[in-house]
Amino acid sequence: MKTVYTDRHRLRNAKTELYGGAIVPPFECAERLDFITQRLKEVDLGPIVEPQSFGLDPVRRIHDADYLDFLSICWDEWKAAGFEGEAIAANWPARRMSSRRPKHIDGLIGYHALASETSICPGTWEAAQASADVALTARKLIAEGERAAFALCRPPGHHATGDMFGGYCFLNNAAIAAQAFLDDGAKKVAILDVDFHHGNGTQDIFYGRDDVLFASLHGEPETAFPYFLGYADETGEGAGRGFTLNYPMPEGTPFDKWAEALDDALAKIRGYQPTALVVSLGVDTFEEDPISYFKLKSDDYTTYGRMIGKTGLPTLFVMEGGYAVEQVGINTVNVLQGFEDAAPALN
Ligand code: SP5
Ligand code: ZN
Repeated sequence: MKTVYTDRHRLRNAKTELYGGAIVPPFECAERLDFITQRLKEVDLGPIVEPQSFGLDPVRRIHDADYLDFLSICWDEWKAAGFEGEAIAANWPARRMSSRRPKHIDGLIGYHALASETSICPGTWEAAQASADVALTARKLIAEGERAAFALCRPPGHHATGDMFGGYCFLNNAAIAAQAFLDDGAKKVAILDVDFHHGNGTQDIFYGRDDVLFASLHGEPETAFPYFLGYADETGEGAGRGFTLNYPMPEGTPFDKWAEALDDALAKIRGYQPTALVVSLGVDTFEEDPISYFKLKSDDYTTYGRMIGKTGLPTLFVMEGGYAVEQVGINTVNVLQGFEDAAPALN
């Protein structure tokens, strides 16, 4: 399987994350991808290729113009406002307040933020665009006949909504790629989100639509970020009713329980008969992940890669989270190797 990757992810090199009231070095760091590319080379999974540039048109299919404008000016305005730290939201349009869009960057950033842990630093906008290009390039490989491709995206995307960043995400790479499949003639696309965290952004983007089936396995919202979405009774609205599937699971969930949920999700995805499957691939389900609470072991990633491979669907893997930095490479590549075991490349 080919991997699409660019060093441009390093343009985002944030120094700060707000975590438990302390400012810490971000869990979502460039080193994560160094371990993944190193592992891809060790096992010789396939060629690693550079992305091409698709510009903002495919991004605008998912994200609002004023949100993209905010991302493009955020750092410069933050600096111009005289703030000393990285740009971080501290004010929100909370319940019973106005939802009008402020002008000052300190208000504007809260308008477009869904959480405050994620800082915006110089280069964030450029890295986010490069990450979307990685997903779009890998998608194009599949459109051109590859059975599967790996979009090694950073920053990740699944928490980003049409108009909000957070959870380390700015542009929703998986959603942008799914929409590109549809714009390229596909009638139906399924998105399977196996990151530990609920893919609130992806769910929100497609909640009212029946041309994208969204299925997510994640820590239950009562106890896990993003806290305010991902309950089992969220199943879609209007035309989208029945096309969102949530599998929230409690602290300590071991692989056998998690795999039962995956089996159910995969059966529903097969029944949907999509043209392509997009997998939001986060490996923060790992037992040693520092911010998550599922109990998957490294071999389990191979097992579930095989389960996904058996669907026989053209599959685009899009990198999301995973913060046990040294094992992120092994666990991620185990999924891809398991997939290839069950579904050898066509060419
Ligand atoms: C893409 C992705 O995986 N984003 C995750 C964003 C999580 N941000 C909030 C983390 C808060 C973790 N609190 C857990 C306490 C565990 N002791
Ligand atoms: Zn995650």
